[in-house]
Amino acid sequence: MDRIKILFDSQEELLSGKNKVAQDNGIIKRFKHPIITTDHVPLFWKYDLNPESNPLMLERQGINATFNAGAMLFEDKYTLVVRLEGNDRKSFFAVAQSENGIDNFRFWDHPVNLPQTTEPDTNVYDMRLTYHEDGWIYGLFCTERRPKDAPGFDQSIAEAKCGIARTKNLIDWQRLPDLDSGKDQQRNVVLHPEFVEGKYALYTRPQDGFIDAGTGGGIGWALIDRMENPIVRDQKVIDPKVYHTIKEVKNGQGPPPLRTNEGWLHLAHGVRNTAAGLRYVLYMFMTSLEDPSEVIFSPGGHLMAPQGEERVGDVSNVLFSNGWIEKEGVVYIYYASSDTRMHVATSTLERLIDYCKNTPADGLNSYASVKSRNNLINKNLDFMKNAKLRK
Ligand code: M1P
Repeated sequence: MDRIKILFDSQEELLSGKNKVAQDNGIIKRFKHPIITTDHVPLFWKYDLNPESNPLMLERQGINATFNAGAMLFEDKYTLVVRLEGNDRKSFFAVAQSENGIDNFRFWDHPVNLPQTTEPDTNVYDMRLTYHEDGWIYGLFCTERRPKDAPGFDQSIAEAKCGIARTKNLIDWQRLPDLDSGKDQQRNVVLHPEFVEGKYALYTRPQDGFIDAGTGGGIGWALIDRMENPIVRDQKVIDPKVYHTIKEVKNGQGPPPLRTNEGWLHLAHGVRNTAAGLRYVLYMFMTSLEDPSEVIFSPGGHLMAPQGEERVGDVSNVLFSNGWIEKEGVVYIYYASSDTRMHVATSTLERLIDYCKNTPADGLNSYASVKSRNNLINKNLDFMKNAKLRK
């Protein structure tokens, strides 16, 4: 019983610990402590706590990672649907909630019991939660399966599609058919929260292969008639991948966009290649209120890149976000580092709009970057002279 008490006490200390701001660049405040790690997972999901059947108190079913969480305010609590990965490499979803959005996240007693389609999922992950104006909460996620005709010699061949489920209470989920987008594989599909032209609107990320986006091009946009029979008939790329930028290899919409008076705020991830492997960063753009498929502001470069301990994990050098929450103008950005743990950063609608409107767009070459930086420097030199900040 001593070991059980130690386990429970030390977990309680972690769960009730306070978070604090560690960094503030005016755009976002990054918090010091990860908000959800494998140590936050209930002990009764991992251990058989009965000393008779587990006299040595061994962990029976380990959890390898807690990351890529969808987010929403639910019953006024900051609510995440976290991707957990067991030691067996299977991902699943579980709800965790906090009163203040920055610490004390606690999991509900059971993971999400996700119904299957006629073709069982091998692996499910990265749920985007959309509270749609039709009254349902939709969870769009990646479902991965092995194609029936995959050759036995290559056990890594897989196919990614967008799975769809909906709920009113985050407990009982109704599974809908997977998104049919023809021959494309799909990851990072996100449901827009409002009807557009009377239809459901999706941000897509068509890809030729399981890992490579290939000719997929970037973040796509598609209107579909019904969620019960979700068929993409037409898809256009609205935010392309671009040579020598932070989204050269691929990109993907993060959470559903946030409505503001000046347009929709988008958070996305951009991927480039390096000698050390792929590097995932978070970036933003804004689309028009009248036409959410029209990009109106596209600040150059990343909003957030992996830093310090965030840089290391199961898949190192990755920041990924598929959940954010806005409450009374404050924005809580939930992001995962290196496919391992969850963090939070905060901002405000005002600051994020200012960031999107006033950060220079990527000039696409070094000469343009220097020109743009010189504009800032010269403006500041004038200001500093007038304000007598420098002699
Ligand atoms: O490993 C980094 C991320 O890779 C994938 O994202 P994308 O399809 O954009 O490359 C996903 O598997 C994601 O879960 C993962 O975090």
